[in-house]
Amino acid sequence: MGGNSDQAELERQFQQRIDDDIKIEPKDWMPDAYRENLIRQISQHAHSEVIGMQPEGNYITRAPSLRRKLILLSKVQDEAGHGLYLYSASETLGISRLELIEALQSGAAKYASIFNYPTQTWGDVGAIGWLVDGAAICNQVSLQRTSYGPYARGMIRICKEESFHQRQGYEIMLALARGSDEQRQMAQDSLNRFYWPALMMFGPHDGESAHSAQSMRWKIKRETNDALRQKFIDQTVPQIEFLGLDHPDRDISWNESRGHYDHGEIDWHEFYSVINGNGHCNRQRLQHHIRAHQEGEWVRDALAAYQEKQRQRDCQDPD
Ligand code: BYC
Repeated sequence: MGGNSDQAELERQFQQRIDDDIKIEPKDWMPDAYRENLIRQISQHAHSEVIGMQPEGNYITRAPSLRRKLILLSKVQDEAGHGLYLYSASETLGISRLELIEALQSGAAKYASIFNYPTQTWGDVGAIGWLVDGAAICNQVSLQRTSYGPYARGMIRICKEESFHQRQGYEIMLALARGSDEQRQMAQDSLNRFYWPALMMFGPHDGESAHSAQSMRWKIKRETNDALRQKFIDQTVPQIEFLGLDHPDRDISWNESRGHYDHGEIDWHEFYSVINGNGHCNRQRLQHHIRAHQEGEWVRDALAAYQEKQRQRDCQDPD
């Protein structure tokens, strides 16, 4: 009885801290479900950054100039860094890197649906930077205010780098849109193929979202999936106009009374099919990750052997 009321009091105090906008830090008491939900979201976010290197990495050897190659290389390296910050933030919650990687490779943990679409042309690299990083920023700006301290602080740095990524993508699209007829067509095709999958990055409608209500109460999420998606739709319309391209959504229209654009419906069948493992590249992405991880085994072994040697030396010589 006493145990139950102690637990209820801890939960009340915890919610009070959240309501007062005080960050939760790794050593603070937290409900198990808060910890699990955070591990799920942060680690899936980390997996997305790491798997997200593959579609663009595919174009490093095929970038159209040395300048483009250098920029793309450094963008892809940034994504690896984002993955590392986020894995570290997950580890502060008491889970190991190995467990996280196993969950990704077994399919138990998800990563962003968008990275299961192939990059077919250089225009796709532009569309990913512009739309995919653009959608990611929309979400991540709000996550800078998330209730868990290490996640919020990681997001601040990530957002700075993502806004640079978004601009490099838009600049590629601008160059193509102002180029030859073929280049213009390439930009339009990439926009057509990546627009709808970018909208899917925000997740299911609020009414269908399993985690949103609780995550909003705990301020893990600060805005709902639909609210963020609408923000992204609104900001993208003038960007498409400036490029002089056709909007892929035939139903897009300004709604004066709502102060937002009305839009067409996402193909949810496609979304669920992709997140359940049946997109174009799901198998390829995971196989590639597993192969790269296996190839890196000697580095992990060498590190463990070195640490063991250091430990033995410290035991022999405590001073
Ligand atoms: N793809 O209850 P819901 C980047 C899953 S990468 C796959 O609404 P939640 C970048 C969801 O996980 C940016 N799965 O979930 C990198 C859940 O399944 P589980 C990645 C999705 O968590 C390289 C189920 O559907 N950003 O920046 O409340 C190059 C029900 O959904 C997706 C983040 O990860 C999806 N699109 O809301 C370029 C941001 N949507 O876990 C760029 C952090 C939903 O129960 N994450 N699902 O098996 C979030 O903000 C939230 O987790 C989401 C989903 C908005 C994504």
